Amino acid sequence: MAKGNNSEYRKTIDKQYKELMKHCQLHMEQVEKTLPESKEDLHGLLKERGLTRRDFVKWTSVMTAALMLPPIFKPMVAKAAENFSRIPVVWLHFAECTGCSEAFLRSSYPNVDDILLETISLEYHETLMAASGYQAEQNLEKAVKDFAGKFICVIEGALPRGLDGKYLTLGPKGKTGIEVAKEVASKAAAVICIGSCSAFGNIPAADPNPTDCVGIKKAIGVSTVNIAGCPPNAVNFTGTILHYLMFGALPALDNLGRPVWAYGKRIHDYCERRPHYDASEFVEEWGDESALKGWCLYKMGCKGPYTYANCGKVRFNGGISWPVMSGHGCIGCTEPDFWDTMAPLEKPLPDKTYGGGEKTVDNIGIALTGIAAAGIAAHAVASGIRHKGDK
Ligand code: FSX
Ligand code: SF4
Ligand code: F3S
Repeated sequence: MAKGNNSEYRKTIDKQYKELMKHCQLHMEQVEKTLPESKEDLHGLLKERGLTRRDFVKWTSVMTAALMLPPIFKPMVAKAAENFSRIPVVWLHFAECTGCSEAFLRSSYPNVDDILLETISLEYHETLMAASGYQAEQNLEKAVKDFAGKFICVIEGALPRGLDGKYLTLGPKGKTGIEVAKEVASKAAAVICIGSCSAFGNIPAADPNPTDCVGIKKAIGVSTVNIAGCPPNAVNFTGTILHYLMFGALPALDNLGRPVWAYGKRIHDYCERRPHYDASEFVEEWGDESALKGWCLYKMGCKGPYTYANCGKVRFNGGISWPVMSGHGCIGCTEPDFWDTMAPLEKPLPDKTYGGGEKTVDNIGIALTGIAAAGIAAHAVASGIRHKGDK
């Protein structure tokens, strides 16, 4: 349908959204009947933390828009949030700094996303659970058996392949991380990688990578939803789970496994300093006059033009700020191997142009991921829940 014929185009889109809505309603009715009982009362918890009904309604509007859905979906987003604690989750840790869990759990001013994460039904999480040793191993085996095919496997951290995987062993039986990941992922409804380490290898895989660390997809050959970032934004995780609850399917992914709704545009496209970039107004030195004026940080090493993520749109810490706003610039933490490929972090990449070189920078951005889809295409409901591996 040519976009030129506006009213026809609008009608087609409206029809598609209505069909999507119908699918969503039917799916949610089914979900209500099949998922385990809710362990938490979301509204009670929100009240306890000082959040009002109005805050919740405001949050549903923001989340609906962030998920690239029209406002008619707001009640569905609210319902999915109320069911959030009913999805069983097994959360595995491999080679990483636990910064992802910490970032999600240590919020000083919790917003709805943080509270949703608190309600999540964690059947196994090494940092949070009280059990250890044999008991922990038994808990994991029990959760995988009891919720086979229904639980979401969340993975934090990369997997070392060196020494047959023995750089990372877990539990009293001394299983390698690779063995545990394969066992758990094979029984999960979906595998979500939290953070750039499990998504792409990241810091544990940085040059010279002595343990031969890689991301989960590469290590065990399953398809993963990659919530990239070091650490990632909680919104991108909660939004992906809400999408799964609403449609029974994972959202559409880019060619790096990242949800298009969250990683479909560049940092540079959402950036409030962008007019300064276009006017060739750059910070030349930390703390100089132009830094005080909030000019563009490209010359100080900002990798926003090469980095796909919604940080400038959803921000961190309840929407308070994000790296570029705080005056540092983006280091490209949602891109594969950013530690190596975005270096030097404090300088522009040597082979890229800036200030009037926008066309070049844009072309590089497009070439990096080849993303084309947006809007309704961000909801891959037809693709089914499971995304089979590399086969
Ligand atoms: Fe990696 Fe997350 Fe960076 Fe750290 O677990 S994405 S190093 S914030 O902790 O894995
Ligand atoms: Fe913003 Fe960085 Fe792009 Fe400048 S280079 S406009 S600071 S994202
Ligand atoms: Fe990471 Fe850049 Fe966002 S460093 S947190 S992708 S602004």
